[in-house]
Amino acid sequence: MRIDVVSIFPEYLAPLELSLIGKARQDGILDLHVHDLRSYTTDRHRTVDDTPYGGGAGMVMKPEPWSQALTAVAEARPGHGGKPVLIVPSPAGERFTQALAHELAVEEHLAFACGRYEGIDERVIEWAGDHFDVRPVSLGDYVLNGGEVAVLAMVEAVGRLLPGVVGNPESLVEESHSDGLLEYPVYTKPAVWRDREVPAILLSGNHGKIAQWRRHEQFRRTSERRPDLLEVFDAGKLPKADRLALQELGYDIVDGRPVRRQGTAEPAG
Ligand code: JB8
Repeated sequence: MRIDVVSIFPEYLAPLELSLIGKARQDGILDLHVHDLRSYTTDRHRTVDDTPYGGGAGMVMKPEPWSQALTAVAEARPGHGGKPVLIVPSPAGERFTQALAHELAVEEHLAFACGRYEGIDERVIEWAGDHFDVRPVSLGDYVLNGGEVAVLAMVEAVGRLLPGVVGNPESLVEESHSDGLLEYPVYTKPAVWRDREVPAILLSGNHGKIAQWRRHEQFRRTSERRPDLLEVFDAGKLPKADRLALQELGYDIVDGRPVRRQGTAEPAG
């Protein structure tokens, strides 16, 4: 996969040299290019921003440096596939999810446009559609100072899904969000640490019981921390043990969805 990132702070992307993603680059799985937007300016002061039409606070990124940079990126596309995907981090974008990470992981070419200030002139986003499949994307409902930190998160989430990046592919299937539930708690040695014991079931050697306990913990945690996930969880054809776990946590299954039983509040953590 080729990834191009355009930013006025290319040094912000330095962490992509490290760890799994850095290794993927060394191994030739990921061909990552970071571009300085200012190198596509033509004026003496390398200007990338200007005042907003209509007034208001802050500055807006000028269109021409972006069109020059993105044209160069589009022309660098590998192979003869379709349009590359252009991700534009924005608080006004669709949410970045594990499902979107999986969608992006099968693309041949991704590009990321990191805005700063109040964002990029909207005409760039429209025009870029001639060359890219454009996706404004938000990490979550909070505001960053620019797109760079969001790109670090998205490149890591996508990069680790590429074949050969994560050593054991099993660690990809059994993790948080892959089945719509939060992950169960994990423990390692020592068995007693500062008077706190590892749950006895995990030392029992009974792998059926352990699997059942872990599943129950997934439901308990999801109910407590992310009830929004349980509301959309497909409980239509769950095994008996899973239905029982949900029952114990105060849920009935109605039309294939867990629904909190009348008069049951969220149990305290
Ligand atoms: C200027 O919070 B964010 C985000 C914030 C931004 C820009 C891009 C993304 C550009 N502020 O996802």
